[in-house]
Amino acid sequence: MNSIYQNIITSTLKIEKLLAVLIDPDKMKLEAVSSFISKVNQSIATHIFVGGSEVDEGVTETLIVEIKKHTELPIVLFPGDVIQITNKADGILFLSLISGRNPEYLIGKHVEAVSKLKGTNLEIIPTGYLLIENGKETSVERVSQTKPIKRSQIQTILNTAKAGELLGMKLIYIEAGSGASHSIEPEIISKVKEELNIPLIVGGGIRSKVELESAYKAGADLVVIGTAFEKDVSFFDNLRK
Ligand code: 1GP
Repeated sequence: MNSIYQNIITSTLKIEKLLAVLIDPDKMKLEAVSSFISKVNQSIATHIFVGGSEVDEGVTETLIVEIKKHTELPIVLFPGDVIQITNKADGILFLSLISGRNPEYLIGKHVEAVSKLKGTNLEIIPTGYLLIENGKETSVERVSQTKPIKRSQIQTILNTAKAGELLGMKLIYIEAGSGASHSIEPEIISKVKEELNIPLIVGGGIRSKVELESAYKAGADLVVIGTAFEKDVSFFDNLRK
């Protein structure tokens, strides 16, 4: 069976761009899942990511069970906390917030997660996660109590992403933050991509097809979009297969 990661690698080599729809369990109502996922299925989306900054225990699992009734797309946890881990998903981005210096998000939460992960069949994908400043405080910043890297500090961004790769992380995710007022600049995306030999995920503040295509053109292998779909499901109509 092909793994989620292997499929990402294969797509990256073939320069087939990937799109993850991010669903925040705190914001998605169970009764809305069926129609939302039918839009996802008709779109170019290749993955569903599930996670949020603040989600109550059990909510993520119930939501994923519902999503699975309606799609064959891989469901990957993008957890804001250990309590969001559930065996009902297919995989998990095992995130290290390497832009920050809070030990809890570099190793603490990971140690806490091990006993939960041991009982699951989740595909665990070690991911270096970099928060880049976008002009306003994001929930990742508030919850993790870390500062993002400034957009102007390009060398620090590049060195941090490369350090993640050298530490053995399998993906690098550069994040402007959910609902960011502006997405990561194409110049940053292209420089990070040049630096890396592993796939690059880009997310935060992407609200139009033009921005999506610009992120792909700059070198994003997989783009994550949440808020634009949450606010207006008709956005999917621009992204039909
Ligand atoms: C957030 O990168 C994701 O973690 C998606 O951001 O909600 O702004 O699309 P948006």
